[in-house]
Amino acid sequence: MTEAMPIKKVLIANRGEIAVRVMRSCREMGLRTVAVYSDVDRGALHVSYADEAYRLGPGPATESYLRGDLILDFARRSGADAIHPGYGFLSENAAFVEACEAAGVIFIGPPASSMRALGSKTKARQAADAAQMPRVPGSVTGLANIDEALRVAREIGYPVMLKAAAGGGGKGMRAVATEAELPTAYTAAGSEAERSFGSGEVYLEKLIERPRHIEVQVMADMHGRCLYLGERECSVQRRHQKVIEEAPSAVVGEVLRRRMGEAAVRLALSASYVNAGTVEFLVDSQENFYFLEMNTRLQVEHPVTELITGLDLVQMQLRVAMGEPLGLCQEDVQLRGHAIECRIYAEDPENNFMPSPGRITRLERPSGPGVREDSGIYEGWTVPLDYDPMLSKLVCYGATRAAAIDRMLRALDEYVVGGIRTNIALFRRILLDEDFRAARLDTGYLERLLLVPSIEEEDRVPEDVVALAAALLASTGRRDEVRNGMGRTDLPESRWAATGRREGLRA
Ligand code: MV4
Repeated sequence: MTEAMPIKKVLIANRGEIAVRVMRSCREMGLRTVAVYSDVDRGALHVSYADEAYRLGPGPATESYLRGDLILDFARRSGADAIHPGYGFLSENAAFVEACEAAGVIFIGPPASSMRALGSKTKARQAADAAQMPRVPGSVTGLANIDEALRVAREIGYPVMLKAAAGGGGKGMRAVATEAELPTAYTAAGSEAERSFGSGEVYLEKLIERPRHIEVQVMADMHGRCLYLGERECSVQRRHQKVIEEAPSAVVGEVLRRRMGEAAVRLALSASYVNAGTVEFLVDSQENFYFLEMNTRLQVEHPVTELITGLDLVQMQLRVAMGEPLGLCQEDVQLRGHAIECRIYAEDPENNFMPSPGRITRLERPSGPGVREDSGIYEGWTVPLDYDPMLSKLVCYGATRAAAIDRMLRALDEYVVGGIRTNIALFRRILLDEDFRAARLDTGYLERLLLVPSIEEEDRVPEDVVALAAALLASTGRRDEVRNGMGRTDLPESRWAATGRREGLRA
């Protein structure tokens, strides 16, 4: 490398799989890496992967990964010239971006001003109008009182949706079917918003029925160029938590892709956006798309975009943050093949998705052609209960959607995580589901699938029956034959045998 690089050392203000993911690109680019960690993460993978590491404090995020002051202090002391925030934690905190700017440390993300312009949903809707971006009909400012709410709702027509301007993840959100329900819902949404976000500002949108959730990845440099990098289909989610993402979306053709992509780019440019961002849309059954919000960070599901574009988004983020112009133009962005991501969680789908942290006693990772596993775990690691229990992201690539699905089923069969419960079996169920395979998806898809008892649930023997059988067999000296193996992934059973059974299901 001959040219001077303004970034030589990067502090990664995050943990787990995303911290490791960011460090991998840093290492390929010859950049030094600095990790930070909480007490429960002392033995975490991101700590051993980094060139150096600093302790932040106790486990709770408010005492560790959210301590922007400590993190900036470690950046100065270690000589890091830049901070990568990953996702979550400080990644969308405009005040932290300003603190970085004041301290002369490069924040690898958008400027604070863009973050603020897009952070409030009402402000983002005004930005969408300025960028001539289609958005859901409704108000673009907070509602002053119930009379205004009633007037706007009558204008756009029921059903409507009340949303918190500061909201996210469905909090402060209320679907309202008729005028009679609006007053109660208005009060409830306002106080929930006030409690959750410290701002009671709510606004109204027309309710879009059975929408798909599709988002467009953008990347903007400091020289006024912004590219769209295709879309991701994110409709398979539960309680506003994404479960499976894929790229491209099976319902987005070339024309719709260009219209959504160009609209996303107009929005980013109008907000003077720089670095990686994601524009979220609802898409209805008639292929109308509506702007929802913009996420001003690198997202969990970025790998599916990387696999179909052949680009390294983290490397692009780092280059953009150094002031380099994007080295390609829109025509150079070619989508090829299909990618699917499964978010592997330490949780029990058979027990209301209860988090299942604990020690990983056995780990066999999937690999082979077209398989990528972005992971923050290793055999012997204890998954802490202080954070989101995502263990890894399993991402598979194939020439077609069907090939990517088959490859994912194969990779899931290879995946063995012992000692804790995981949601691996749930993915098998989704990937074998007829509607999923036909890409008949909307944001209600998974919740509908979960209403139907799984084969495992139907076969489950009640606990008291198991106890009775155990007692009986114990008295005859045949204890080994009792097994209530439901949802256990740590049983010494051959996965090849399991594959054979699944073949039967698939045929
Ligand atoms: C909507 C909607 C239908 N109509 N807005 C949920 C979280 C938030 N970020 C936006 N959300 C929705 N907004 C209108 N006008 C349906 C949802 C929605 C949803 C959106 C994306 C992904 C999953 C979802 C699950 C349920 C509801």
